[in-house]
Amino acid sequence: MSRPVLYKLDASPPATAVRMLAEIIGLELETKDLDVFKLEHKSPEFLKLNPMGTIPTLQDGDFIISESHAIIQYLLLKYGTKEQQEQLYPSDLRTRALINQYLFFDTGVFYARRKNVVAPIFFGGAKGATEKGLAAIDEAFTTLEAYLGDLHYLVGDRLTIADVSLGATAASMRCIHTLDPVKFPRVARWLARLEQKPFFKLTLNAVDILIGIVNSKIVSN
Ligand SMILES: N[C@@H](CCC(=O)N[C@@H](CS)C(=O)NCC(=O)O)C(=O)O
Repeated sequence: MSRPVLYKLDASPPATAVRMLAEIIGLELETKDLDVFKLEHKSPEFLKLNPMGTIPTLQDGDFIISESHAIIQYLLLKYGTKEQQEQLYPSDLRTRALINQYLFFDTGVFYARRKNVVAPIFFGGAKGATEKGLAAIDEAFTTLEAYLGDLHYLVGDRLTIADVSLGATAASMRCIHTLDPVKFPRVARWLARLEQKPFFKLTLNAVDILIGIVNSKIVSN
């Protein structure tokens, strides 16, 4: 059976979240890199797969799906063991509802605010983040700080797909935003905990690449 194909970019936090999930469940993905600076993600061929032209996008046989959170759930529920599914996306109604709450927060607020700041630097000639953009990111971190409370992970003492996705977004903020550990001690501790996990190396690598791209764009824009 052929492996699922992930269209990705090494610097992409949502694509990295998918790759981390695959690593956690021991699933081998075939990957295809897109050059966003050549607008390969907006080519007619790619738009046939994903009309939004976003990364990541997954092709599993004749099934195509985009949006990292949907991809993560699909891969876990199709390829994960029952134990992995129960640990990473528990079937308990309230736990699953809370995980979904965090995933929607990531899509609609947390990652969206990061993209609002980074996309103009990548593609719009901006020379850096705006004060307004950084304030919006700080506000999202304030929400995350409250969500975490005194928990080790977002929904308790065990890692779930919420930590995988939001961890990738949170770490990726480093390319334009410095997290203040005094203002956000719970987020800082949670990120430090995630950084101990072998799978999180993928995110740390993505962040290094992202920092390199953002810095060179800031100079050349
Ligand atoms: N909510 C989406 C966000 C995907 C996204 O915006 N990816 C970026 C790369 S990190 C992208 O494709 N940007 C190009 C564009 O939006 O045109 C997800 O979680 O997959």
